[in-house]
Amino acid sequence: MRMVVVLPTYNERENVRGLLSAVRQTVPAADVLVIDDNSPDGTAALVEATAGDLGQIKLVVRPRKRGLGTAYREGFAVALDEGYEVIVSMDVDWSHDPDALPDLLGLIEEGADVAIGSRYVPGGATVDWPLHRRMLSRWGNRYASFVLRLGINDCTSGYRAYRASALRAIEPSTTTAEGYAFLTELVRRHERRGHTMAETPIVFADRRYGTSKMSTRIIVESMLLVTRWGIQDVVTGWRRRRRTAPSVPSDLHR
Ligand SMILES: Nc1nc2c(ncn2[C@@H]2O[C@H](COP(=O)(O)OP(=O)(O)O)[C@@H](O)[C@H]2O)c(=O)[nH]1
Ligand SMILES: [Mg+2]
Repeated sequence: MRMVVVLPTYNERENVRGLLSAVRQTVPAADVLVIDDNSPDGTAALVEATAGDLGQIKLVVRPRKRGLGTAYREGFAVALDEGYEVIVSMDVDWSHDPDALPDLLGLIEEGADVAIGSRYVPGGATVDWPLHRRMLSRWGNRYASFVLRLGINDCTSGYRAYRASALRAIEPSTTTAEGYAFLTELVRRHERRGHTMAETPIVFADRRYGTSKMSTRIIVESMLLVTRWGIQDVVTGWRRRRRTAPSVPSDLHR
């Protein structure tokens, strides 16, 4: 299967070279697509140099920082356009262990439309993150899967593999979230389409070098969007039930 690993980068100078090599070593057949937001630390130049050494690496540089969700949106559009059959997403800061790539790809080979590296299934874990970050992620996920009735334990994990046909069907380019809510938005769309999603445990480590780009604005965006989608689901379900409710037999009116 023709596959591509999509990697969003913003100031990942210390991480990017090593991660690109590790990905190449683990899945030599996979091409790589890096979406960099003109990182001030010169990440893009390093990617270009590494591409010269390793080959099969393509770089898209956008003019300014626009958020993880929009970077994936752009990367997926390019990947779908280029006709890849499997599209992988992962972070560049070593939080996502490249050694787990074969597990994700194995699930796709076994028939899953989407394979999710999950911190919240048996065997999965988050190590090193401070307590407040772990709680935010854990409860944020509980909230999202409860409100949106998603049968997925880790809706905000960015470590995934998608069958391209399934990803194309949910039209990622029409999603709206700027930050990691984008990931929940995709799970919700796949679920509605009845796509097969499978989770495999991952141990999520804190980034090796550099600083997190997570911001309060992005957390608030995620909570507001999940709440809004939840309300939309309730209203839609209510309208549908009203439309399809059996009409009252006329003799009951008398
Ligand atoms: N292109 C791009 N990549 C981003 C942006 N924000 C985060 N990333 C990348 O997305 C991945 C996860 O971001 P990170 O800051 O580690 O988020 P955290 O793991 O939730 O703290 C890393 O590879 C980042 O370089 C952004 O605005 N644009
Ligand atoms: Mg990170």
